[in-house]
Amino acid sequence: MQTIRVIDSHTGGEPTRIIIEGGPDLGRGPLSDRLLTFRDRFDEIRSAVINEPRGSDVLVGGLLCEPSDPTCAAGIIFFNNTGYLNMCGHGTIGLMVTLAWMKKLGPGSHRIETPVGVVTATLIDDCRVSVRNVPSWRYRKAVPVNVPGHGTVTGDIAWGGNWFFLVSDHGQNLSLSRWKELSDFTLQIRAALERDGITGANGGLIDHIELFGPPSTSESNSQNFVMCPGGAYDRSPCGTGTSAKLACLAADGKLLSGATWFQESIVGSIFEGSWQPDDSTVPTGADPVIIPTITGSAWVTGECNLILQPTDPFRAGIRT
Ligand code: PYC
Repeated sequence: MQTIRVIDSHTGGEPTRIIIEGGPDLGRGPLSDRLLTFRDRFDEIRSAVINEPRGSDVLVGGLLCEPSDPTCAAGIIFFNNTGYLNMCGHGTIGLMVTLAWMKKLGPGSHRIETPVGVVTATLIDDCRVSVRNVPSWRYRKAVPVNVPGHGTVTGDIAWGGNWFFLVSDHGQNLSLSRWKELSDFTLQIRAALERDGITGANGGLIDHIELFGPPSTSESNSQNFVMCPGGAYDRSPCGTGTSAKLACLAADGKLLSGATWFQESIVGSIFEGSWQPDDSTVPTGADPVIIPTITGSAWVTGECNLILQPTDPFRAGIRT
C-alpha cells in the first residue's frame, strides 16, 4: 500500500495539491531533468494524485522537491490531468501558502526552482504572495487562425512560463454561466492552432488559450477566461497567463513598467500584475522581454493522506 501526503489550497478559486511526502524520488539533478524522470517512470503517481477518484480535472498538482540550486528554498514540479506544466503562477502562490502553513518558511522573499528557471516568491502575509516570474515576451502579434463555425480568430502568441494564444476580439460574452460554451470555443481555437502548425518559439505547443473581455468590477482592468491544457478552465486569472498578457501590454506600449494591471478571472478573483524590463535575456523577436510580477491570495483547504491500495483497480486514477 502506498501513502502520499498532500496539502490542498486554492488560489483565487483554482485548486493546487502539493505532494509533501510519499512522492517519487527523482534524484538530485536539474528540475527540467527530474520532470522527464517523473513523466517517464512515475506518471502513474501524477495520475493517481490528480485524476478521479482522488482528484478532478481542475486540480493542479505540485511535487515538492529538494532544489538543486542551494540558494533556493524549494523546488517544484507542477502537473495536471494530462501531463506536466513548465511553470504555474497560481500554483506557486499556493505552494508558498502551503510552505507557510507547514512552518517551513516565513514572510519575505524566497527563491523557488522550477523546470523553466528560478522564480522569486514573496510571502506578504499568511495568504498573500507575489511571484516574480520567469522572463516573458510576446512572440507573434495578430496571428489569424480559422476556427470552424467561428471564422477567423486573431490572437497574439506569448510566453509567460507556458505558451498562450491571447484573444481580445472574439465576440463572446465572458460570463461564468457560459463556461461550457467558452470551453468549447477555446478548445476549438487550440485544435485549429495545432491543425495549422501554429506554435510558440522553437515549436513550443500552445496549450493555453486566453480570452479577454471588459472587467465586471471597477477594481479590475479586464476579465479573462483561460483554458488549460487538460480541458478545464482556470478559476484564477492564471499567473502565467497574466504574465503573457503583461508582455503583450508592454510590447504595445499600453502598460508602463512599474504600473499595476488588475486581471480578473472568470469567477471574479483578481491578480495584480506589473512588469520590469529584462536586460539580461536576448529577445527572440522584435518585442521586449519583461520580468512580470504577479500578486494573489491563496488559502489552505485541506491536508490528507491519499491511499493507493494494490487491489484498487483505480489505484492510478481514471485516465481519460
Ligand atoms: O496560474 O500559471 C497559472 C496556471 C497555469 C495553469 C493553471 N494555472
